[in-house]
Amino acid sequence: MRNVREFLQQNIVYLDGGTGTLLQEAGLPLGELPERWNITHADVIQAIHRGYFNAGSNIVCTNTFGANRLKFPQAELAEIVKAAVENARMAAASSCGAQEKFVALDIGPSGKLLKPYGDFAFEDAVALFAETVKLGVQYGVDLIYIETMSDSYETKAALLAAKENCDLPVFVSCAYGADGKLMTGASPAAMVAMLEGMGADVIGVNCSVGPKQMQSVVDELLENASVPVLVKPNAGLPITDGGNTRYDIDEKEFALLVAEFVRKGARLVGGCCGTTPAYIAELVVRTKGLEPACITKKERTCVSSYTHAVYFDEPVLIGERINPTGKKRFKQALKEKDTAYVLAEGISQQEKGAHILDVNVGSPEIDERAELPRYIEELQAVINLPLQIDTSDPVAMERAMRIYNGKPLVNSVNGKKESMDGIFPLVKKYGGVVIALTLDEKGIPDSAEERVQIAERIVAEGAKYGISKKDIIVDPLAMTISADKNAAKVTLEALRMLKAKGLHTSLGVSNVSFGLPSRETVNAAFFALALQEGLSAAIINPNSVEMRKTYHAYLALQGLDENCGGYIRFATEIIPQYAPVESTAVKSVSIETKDGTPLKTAIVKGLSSVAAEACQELLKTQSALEIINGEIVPALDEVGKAYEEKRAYLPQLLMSAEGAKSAFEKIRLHMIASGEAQTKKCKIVLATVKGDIHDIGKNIVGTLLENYGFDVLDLGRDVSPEKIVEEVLRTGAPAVGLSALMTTTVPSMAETIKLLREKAPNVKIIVGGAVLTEEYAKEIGADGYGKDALQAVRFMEKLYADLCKN
Ligand code: THG
Repeated sequence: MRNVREFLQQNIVYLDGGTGTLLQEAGLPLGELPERWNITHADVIQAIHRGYFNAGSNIVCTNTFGANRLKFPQAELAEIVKAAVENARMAAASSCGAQEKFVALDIGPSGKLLKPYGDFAFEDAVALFAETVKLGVQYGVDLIYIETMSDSYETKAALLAAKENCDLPVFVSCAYGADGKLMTGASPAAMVAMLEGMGADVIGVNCSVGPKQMQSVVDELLENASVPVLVKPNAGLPITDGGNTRYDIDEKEFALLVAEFVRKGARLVGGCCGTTPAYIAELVVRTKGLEPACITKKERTCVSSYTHAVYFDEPVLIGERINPTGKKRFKQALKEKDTAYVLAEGISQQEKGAHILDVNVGSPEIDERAELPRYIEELQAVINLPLQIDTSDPVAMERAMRIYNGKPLVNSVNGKKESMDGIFPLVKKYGGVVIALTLDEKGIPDSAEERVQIAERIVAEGAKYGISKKDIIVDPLAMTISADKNAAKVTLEALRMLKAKGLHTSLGVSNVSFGLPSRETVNAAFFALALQEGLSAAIINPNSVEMRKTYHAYLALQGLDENCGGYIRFATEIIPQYAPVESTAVKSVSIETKDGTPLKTAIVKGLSSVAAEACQELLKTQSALEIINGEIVPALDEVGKAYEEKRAYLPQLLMSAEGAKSAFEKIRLHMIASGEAQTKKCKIVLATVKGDIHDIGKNIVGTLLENYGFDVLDLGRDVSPEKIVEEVLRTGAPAVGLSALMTTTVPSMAETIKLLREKAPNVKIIVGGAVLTEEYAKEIGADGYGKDALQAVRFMEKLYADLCKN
């Protein structure tokens, strides 16, 4: 048998379908973990795998979606993975169908939300996935298939675990929602940037929706990926008939739609929920004879955050302000671990239009190896811009790159052997775009030619590590003209030469004016000259109006600004308020905005400690109720509205909830101290239904409801209908919220509602979960459907208002 990588190069590869669906049909009882069936019902599992192989699948995934240490003790986990691999191998050996057959170790999400939104630490997630990977490798799988991931951070943890524990090919497939984004906000392009950087062999999309709803995600993956793209849609959207869930697209329609993806360039195809072997067989028929599309290297340079990719096609602004050099107040903040100060510096640069933020916390008295990763974590929790990790310490660099949620910019490598030996392996392992400073053991050359030579040496050395030229941005070093009158000229000349060689460039533009008065005057002129020479990335102070004027005018002058729209917006909004003296240094980094008080702003921006302080301050002059109704709830509403309108994503919602929580905590303490009783709105009983152990959604709903003042009784996950009824009767709660993530557990939700209707006919029931639809919610008799956590809040607010009326 050929190896998977080779096979991938030349063929359209067929994957399997919805193994979970078949397990249900085979009678997997509610609440039983499907992975146990590898041992207890090996014949059933083998028959399912065999069905797919017979249908023409080249790759079948082991029945190990939830096989991890959160769900199984170590010894049982090992047994399960062993049996699962054996089952797939036996099926391969005893089936006809495709000639080339491979077994993939299936790895699904942990079911937990990672910090800072949830409570699962990134490194714990890496360790969790690593255990399963090692077992898969031990029992001889051909490749690792990470699938149905809905959080970029958890996806990174899983891929890192795979890469660190084997040399097998790793396929990574995510579940994008109907909005084309991951639950935590990532676009397909952002995922491609990160995953390709880390060396994923295949990148794809599976589950959540059917092929019709997947179009834009597939297009975006194909447009950006330089590796083969995988597509595994559901058999359409779920519908119910008589308590059973099925999907709304038949074999033929499915196969025709997926064949269209193959024509566009998808190279690995199969199905997810609802796709039986008949779907795969039909797919094979409908795609036979199609030429596998060429996989082209996309040479676009980009970095990413947890939400989006930033491309270097047009000049990119990198904010320089998170850097202690020359800033006493910043150094003091670092020393005092005044995180809020550093975050505020980040937020203000984002608001001023920075595309990327440089993060440098190196200062004597600072333990950079601990503090750099900590600040990266803090910043990426509240700011969605890609970060440029700036340190000369490779240990601090590695720690920061490891926990970074995306593809970072790395500042920097240089022509010294020690630097290249230290940095290139990190760029290779974690992915990233690296800035290459044109200096070496002999220092910074005086001439442009010599700087370009160093750049070429660095690019050649990078190539030895497999780092492509597009992932190296050359910085020919801006030096102050106050020390050398030709300094700027040489740098500009080097820019021109580098550009001619097809290299991207960056500069610390502000360096050029060190030691001069009115530095911004010089900086802005130099910036314009550098842009003219093709500068790709400018490290500047985004708070400087002069610099932004130059940037917007340049884009307009170069025909890069349609109808001068960007320039006009900037000029009319910013320049009238322009006060040149004040603009040089931001006097204060207060995050107060035009229309928001400090508390409201802190909650909106998800700054927890700032929110607590601001609330404490307000409590001196306002009542708790005034603060809640005038500040906290409006702030949550604002973020909630942004979320509904897709201007904000789940992480922002959750960080705001954290901010509100810390404010509530202050209010609670204040009320206890002053003897005021705390009145809650009405009670709601929450539970993830029997058979389902995914509680992310329910936890989010719980947190949000609590923040809105509801009295939440959370019964946890895998809760029986009887237990839910018992708690409703005991507490007299007027409302119940039920959650189910998997199609397999939706019937259990219907059962719970039936029992509630019998025993507690007056209770109002709201349901939610990934596979539910509004229609379905109605069918099973719920009073409300929460498309997301905020809708659950709206439902409860209305219920509470009704209760108050009566
Ligand atoms: N190339 C690359 N990275 C870099 C540089 C570069 N990083 C650091 C620097 N150069 C770019 N960043 C800055 C940050 C601050 C200033 C200049 C460049 C600066 N600071 C004022 C000072 O030192 O006086 C502080 C003024 C204040 O208090 O606000 O000028 O070239 N790859």
